Amino acid sequence: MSDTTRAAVVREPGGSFEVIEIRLDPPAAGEVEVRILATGVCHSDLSIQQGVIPATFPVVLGHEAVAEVEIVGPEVAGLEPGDRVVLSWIPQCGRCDYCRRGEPQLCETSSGTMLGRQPDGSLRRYLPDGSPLYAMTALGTFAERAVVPASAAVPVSSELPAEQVALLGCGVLTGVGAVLNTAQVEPGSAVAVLGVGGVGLNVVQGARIAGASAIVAVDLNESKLELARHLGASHTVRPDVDDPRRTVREVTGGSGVDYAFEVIGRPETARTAFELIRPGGLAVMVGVPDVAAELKIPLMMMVTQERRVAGSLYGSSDVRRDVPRMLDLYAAGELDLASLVTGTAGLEDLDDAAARLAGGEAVRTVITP
Ligand code: PAD
Ligand code: ZN
Ligand code: ZN
Repeated sequence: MSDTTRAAVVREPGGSFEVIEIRLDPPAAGEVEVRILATGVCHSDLSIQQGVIPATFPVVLGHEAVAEVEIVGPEVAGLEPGDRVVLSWIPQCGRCDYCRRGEPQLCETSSGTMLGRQPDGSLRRYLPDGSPLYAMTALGTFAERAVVPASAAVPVSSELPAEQVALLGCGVLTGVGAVLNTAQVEPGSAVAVLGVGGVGLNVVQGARIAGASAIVAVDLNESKLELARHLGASHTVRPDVDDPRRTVREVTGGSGVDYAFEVIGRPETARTAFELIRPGGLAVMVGVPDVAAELKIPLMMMVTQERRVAGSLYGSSDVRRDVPRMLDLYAAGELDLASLVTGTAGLEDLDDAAARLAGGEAVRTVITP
């Protein structure tokens, strides 16, 4: 028997957020029902809403959240009603080949959940008329309540400020993880970060935590660059005013950075990341481009200079290892979450919040449903 809950529904690509009562089925085996406490608006939400990242509609977006467990479904161990959990947008089943070989960010269950279904391929949400409703990454956190895979619920202390801890769910794990897990930046490295929004700023603080000696932040938006300096960038460049290649040459004595991170999702800036690294350096692609985008790079430079390119999904995170690790860094004062929260709002304000993200005014607007 299904219950109802308030949720923000986007009916088609380009559609606005419509807050309605939806039908929500109870948790099946291996699932829990949670009450969403706080959920950030990430650029990936915007990209799905705008039809840049493919998804199934109508959909409840939202994938960066902290929640409280209300109902524990069958065959779930280790979670109780009342537990506070950070939600992972990749369920990390623990049983597939990827999970077993230590690459849980590539968990096989995500092929279905990325398209809005539960890991078993079924749905828990319906429009009032009973027609299917999909949930971004099986989370759909722009709602008062959600039914999610238990493997996506990572317990955290309930004493931490929900608006800040919500950001662990995507921006922090993705950004800091790209540095610590994907690239494994060594102390003393020179790093460039292209795009310092909610995710890129976490790449900047990840690079500081890793002990990078130079961190060059590149963004069109002056206020983002200011925040990047606050979080650890040693140099900042506006590419519409100055050429980041020139700054990087100056900073590195002509050779290029050891690591460049693209955190925008555009082929042009992905190419710039490749151009900014030194021979033997690594360009890490974090931004999610439109599905048809291709990267064109000089193959000769790749071979003869051993320049490397890697993709980074969810900061190559193992959420059960990395959420506690991020909380330790937060407790030690090394990870700044407060500076990333540039506003709070309700479900009804999602259109505004999306516009503030698209317009560059917001880093993270956190929704408290
Ligand atoms: P955001 O909108 O907060 O930040 C993007 C930043 O890029 C903004 O500060 C812009 O000013 C800046 N920018 C835009 N165009 C340019 C340009 N041409 N040159 C320089 N700067 C520019 O987004 P976000 O930080 O939430 O997300 C960034 C990307 O990361 C986006 O593509 C998102 O979908 C992706 C993402 N990837 C993963 C992953 O697992 N790989 C996870 C989460 C988000
Ligand atoms: Zn995200
Ligand atoms: Zn798995």
